[in-house]
Amino acid sequence: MRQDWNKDEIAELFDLPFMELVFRAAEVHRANFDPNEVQLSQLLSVKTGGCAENCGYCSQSAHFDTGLKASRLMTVDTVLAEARKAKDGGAQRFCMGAAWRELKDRDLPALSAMIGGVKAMGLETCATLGMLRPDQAVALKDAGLDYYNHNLDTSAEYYDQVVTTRTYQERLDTLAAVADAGMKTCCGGIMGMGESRADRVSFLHQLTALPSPPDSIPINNLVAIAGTPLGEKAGRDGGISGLEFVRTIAVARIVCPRSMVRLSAGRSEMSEELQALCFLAGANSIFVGDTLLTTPNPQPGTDAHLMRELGLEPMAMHV
Ligand code: SAM
Ligand code: DTB
Ligand code: SF4
Repeated sequence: MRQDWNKDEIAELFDLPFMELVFRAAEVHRANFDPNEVQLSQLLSVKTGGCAENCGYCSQSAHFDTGLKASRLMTVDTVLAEARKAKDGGAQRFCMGAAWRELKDRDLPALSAMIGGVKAMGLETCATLGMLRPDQAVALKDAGLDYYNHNLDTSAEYYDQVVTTRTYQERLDTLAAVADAGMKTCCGGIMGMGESRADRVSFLHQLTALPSPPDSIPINNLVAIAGTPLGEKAGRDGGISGLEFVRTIAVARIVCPRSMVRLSAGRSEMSEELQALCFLAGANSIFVGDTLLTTPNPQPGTDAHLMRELGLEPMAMHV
């Protein structure tokens, strides 16, 4: 597997005629996965809102007035009850998100109990809790955490337009701590924040240039949140086209052939046909359930229809 992609080569992939690009991505997808299988992941916001960071797209930042009500960390029992519902609803994977700048040691016991309990249900576990120190990453791994999600979100060049309260390097440091602890890394980004194609090239290049490519790559389409700088900007500029989003998925699939590529936020605004193109281009996971962290996601019946129409099957567990 290649890890030495340079930016020009990645830009050339983006520039391919659309049919050629999607065909190549589909070939890579088939060589590494069953193209008719999609992993179903469910999210739960275990601690919502009031976040100290100023990520310009986020409903949960305390820096912007988005009308979101902040809440405290959920109890372990509440989280486990939600995980049980997710499993009964058909999810194979459960991801717990907290609106924190970084994990605090005082919250580790509760998080460990949540992770252990979810894992014991036979679900793949993932968490996204902000920055981690190496010893915290080890503690989460020991608790049963399979994946840790920490997104680079965009290119190093565009990053300052997105967030200023933590550096790109700090994100890379957390990713290194996760990998060093022996957990799988989940690292992706958001498209349609006003970045250029060159930024999307640079962002995907950065993923390939990590010490090892992310095991999981969530590709989000910006959900425009009123009151956030990037949400307001996207409202004016219109974000990126569906076809450019598909191109981004296809290039991610080609440059990271064995990674899970997750068609993440933004599906509520996508047609079945656009989502089908994303799957053809190599996406092999979606978030299910009627809410992501704080924003709406397609209803279970809508996704069941999509899966049936496309003949897609839930992916067997593979951790
Ligand atoms: N607070 C933690 C952190 O950011 O490290 C974890 C939770 S955070 C909400 C997880 C990811 O969700 C972000 O990195 C971002 O990529 C994605 N996300 C958040 N708000 C979004 C939005 N409005 N549209 C698309 N993706 C979004
Ligand atoms: C990721 O990249 N996308 C998911 C998951 N990682 C945690 C979250 C999407 C959140 C969308 C906005 C919201 O619902 O608040
Ligand atoms: Fe906080 Fe995460 Fe939202 Fe950034 S993306 S403001 S770190 S919850």
